[in-house]
Amino acid sequence: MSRKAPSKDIDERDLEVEGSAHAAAGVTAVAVSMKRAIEQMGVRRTAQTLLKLNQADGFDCQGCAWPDPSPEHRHTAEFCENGAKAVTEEATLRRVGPEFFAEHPIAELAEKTDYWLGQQGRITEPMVLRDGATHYEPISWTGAFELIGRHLNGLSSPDEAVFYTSGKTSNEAAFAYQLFVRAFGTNNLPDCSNMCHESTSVGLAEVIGIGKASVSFDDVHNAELIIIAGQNPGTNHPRMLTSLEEAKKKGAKIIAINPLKEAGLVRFKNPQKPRGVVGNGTGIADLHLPVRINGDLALFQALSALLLEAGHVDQDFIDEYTHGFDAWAEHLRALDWDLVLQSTGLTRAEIEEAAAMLAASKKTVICWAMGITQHRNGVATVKEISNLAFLQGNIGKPGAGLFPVRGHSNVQGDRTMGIWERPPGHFLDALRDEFGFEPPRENGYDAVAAVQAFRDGKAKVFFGMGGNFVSAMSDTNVTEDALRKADLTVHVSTKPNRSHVVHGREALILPALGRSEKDLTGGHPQRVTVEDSVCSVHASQGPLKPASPHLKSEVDIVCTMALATLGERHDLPWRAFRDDYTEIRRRIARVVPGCAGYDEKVDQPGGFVLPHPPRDTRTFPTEKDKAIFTVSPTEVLHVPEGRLLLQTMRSHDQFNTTIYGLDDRYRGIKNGRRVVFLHPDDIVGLGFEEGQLVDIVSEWEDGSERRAPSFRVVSYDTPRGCTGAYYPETNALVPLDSKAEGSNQPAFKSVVVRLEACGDSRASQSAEDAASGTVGDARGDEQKRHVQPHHLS
Ligand SMILES: Nc1nc2c(c(=O)[nH]1)N[C@H]1C(S)=C(S)[C@@H](COP(=O)(O)OP(=O)(O)OC[C@H]3O[C@@H](n4cnc5c(=O)[nH]c(N)nc54)[C@H](O)[C@@H]3O)O[C@H]1N2
Ligand SMILES: Nc1nc2c(c(=O)[nH]1)N[C@H]1C(S)=C(S)[C@@H](COP(=O)(O)OP(=O)(O)OC[C@H]3O[C@@H](n4cnc5c(=O)[nH]c(N)nc54)[C@H](O)[C@@H]3O)O[C@H]1N2
Ligand code: SF4
Ligand SMILES: [Mo]
Repeated sequence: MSRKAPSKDIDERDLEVEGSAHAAAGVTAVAVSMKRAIEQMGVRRTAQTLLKLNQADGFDCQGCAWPDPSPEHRHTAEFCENGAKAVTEEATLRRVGPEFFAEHPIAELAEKTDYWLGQQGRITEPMVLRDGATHYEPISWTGAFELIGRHLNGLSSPDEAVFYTSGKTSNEAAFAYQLFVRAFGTNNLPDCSNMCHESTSVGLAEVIGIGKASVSFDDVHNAELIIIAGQNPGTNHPRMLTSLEEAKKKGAKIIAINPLKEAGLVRFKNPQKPRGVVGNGTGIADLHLPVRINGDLALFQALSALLLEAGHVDQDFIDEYTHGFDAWAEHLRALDWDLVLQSTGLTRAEIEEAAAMLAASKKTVICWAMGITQHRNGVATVKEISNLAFLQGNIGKPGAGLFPVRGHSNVQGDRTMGIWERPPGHFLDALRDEFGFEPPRENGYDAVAAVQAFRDGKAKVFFGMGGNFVSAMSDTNVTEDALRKADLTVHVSTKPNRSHVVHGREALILPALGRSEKDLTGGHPQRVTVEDSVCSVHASQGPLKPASPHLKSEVDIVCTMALATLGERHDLPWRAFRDDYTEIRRRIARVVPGCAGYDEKVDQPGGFVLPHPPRDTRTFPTEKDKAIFTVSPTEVLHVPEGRLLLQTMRSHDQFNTTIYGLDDRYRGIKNGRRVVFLHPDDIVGLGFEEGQLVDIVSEWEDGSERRAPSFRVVSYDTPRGCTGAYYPETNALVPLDSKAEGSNQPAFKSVVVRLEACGDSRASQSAEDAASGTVGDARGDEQKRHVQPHHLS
């Protein structure tokens, strides 16, 4: 067992590139996850933990928000390779105590990657960074809460504080947290959803009246056709492959829309079945459309245009349940096919083949994730996907529907509980009626606006409930400089990350219990609840002894902070909440729509499903009380000569900014992360060579440039003109102002870039700077900027 953390950081000179794998999962997946688990947890703890993962009497996986089968259909091992990695990351026996922080000054930690920081282990005690200090030092919980209360109460307005949430926070903690923030007096509740499915939430709310998936878990298994657009389930939602395999067994067809031929979409070996382990696996996608990055809007318009032309429409559904059909149909009848072919990079025959599969299906589910939402036109594309579903009546009937697949395990639940910078009036009314105070009515800052507020001196205190805000956000240098201006930064965390070392004048790290751990807050076992991608809510209770006796649950942290800040102001039941989370669930039942009888319902094994009017009764609570067809202009994202469109994505060995390891097995990358994937003809066409070191330089509309230094060129099966690299190394390239229209979500997947060989005059300067941890941007050397550290060869 290796309880010792790696002392060495990433050395990109060790990078190896192999041919990419053809099938996902299978025996290698099992072996990889078990090896890591046993290394970091030992055999007994591994067994104890993994057997409780995703079981009705166990805990919810900390990984993604993929739903679980109903309790009677669960396996003993109801998890995937990446679920096991997520658990290992939390249940590791490695520890980061006060001696770690005494040994390593902030200046040194700021040179480390998120990989190195996270691999050090679980934080065991609250830590403080005093004004002007070089090291974090221990602080008592009481001292920490006093410090927070003092800062918050010293602000000239509650709107000078920002309260971020990542998507692992339980429903109980989220409900108490938003109550505290609103009682304190602000709606500044940005969350990771602002960077993730915000385009979905905004688009769907407009056209169907609710920003969530309209499918149940079983709908996936009963569909005749499943479209998977802009999603890499083999890595990011691995158990989805099991569902797809089951659907295929029943005769479903699958279309993958993705610039890359992702391993999980092409072939999948089910590790739970001998056939999966020994054979060639199931061919998942019947048709793969290698769309150009950002070509989806045009593609979905073209598919609808073809169906419309051939009369494959559900006229009864359109007549009875929709609004705006005629204007939309007219727009599509005049569709400019030259634009479609340019934008998608596909042939008309390929698009016709997909349209024929849609025509042949009476029940279609359309799934999507970040490949759709993280673009300037993300909201428009989500609405165009919805148009296609409406056209064939594929919503509100078994085996059909819209399926945005969520990221973090409880990101959807957090929003349901009120973590939202733009809360609807009825939610605030319910809070007022239940708790007897008037919540603020003005919208708060989302993630982008929060960075702007710190940059412009309008915000002073940053509180992060989980997550790693500075690494996850766009425009790393701008974001880091902005957060450094804060008076106080506080992070409720399980493991060290970059947001701890890019700090305000004073900073706190508050160590929280993880989901795999026993929560004995109030002196008795507590459980929490979560919601998955299909609106199913269920309980979660961890089996393990906490990583340290000093950890507090997120609920405890929120309630104690509320007492330290608000005192008895508003007379809110913080002590009762903390003593028994049932009290919180009783209030959720009275405030949150669809949650009546909450505590009793989550008692049932497997929990309950929240109401969803379009799914349940084809009722659409929109402005028109119907499903709304919307018209969006067909557009081609213009990429100047010699430039490429960059998408930033996840490797197989990371969970967002948490880097589990350095292999992206399915894409053939080992021991490194600074790679940039290019079509072989683009490599030649742009005058580069495979394996060459290049800087990636992004070019933004206002003439500004941003640089991420020294990436290896790797030839890859990606459309011409489209390139890809991993996040968060590339976040410095995404301008803060580059975001989706309507949702303000950073456009992480359409970045216009050029590559510069390291050794070009400017590039060599930047490489030297990079080696010393700083890089000058194109506006001049007076602006030395920090970059995520790495090694150069
Ligand atoms: N193991 C693991 N699991 C995770 C995560 C993780 O980091 N690791 N993160 C979690 C979170 S928070 C989220 S949001 C989800 C993310 O899940 P995904 O959305 O699958 O994540 P990405 O790696 O960003 O992959 C996006 C996919 O979209 C494709 N793509 C890029 N641009 C375009 C485009 O313009 N059009 C189309 N059609 N496709 C495009 C990429 O090739 C890639 O296959 O996963 C969750 N689960
Ligand atoms: N370029 C680019 N940027 C992106 C994306 C992209 O595709 N490309 N994707 C975006 C997306 S979809 C998302 S969701 C965001 C993710 O943004 P975040 O949610 O902010 O980031 P994570 O990396 O998931 O957060 C990891 C940290 O959470 C803490 N943590 C882990 N478990 C717990 C827990 O149980 N409790 C508490 N309190 N803390 C815990 C650990 O300290 C860990 O360091 O990034 C976004 N950024
Ligand atoms: S599919 Fe997602 S939720 Fe399920 S075990 Fe894997 S990582 Fe966890
Ligand atoms: Mo996400």
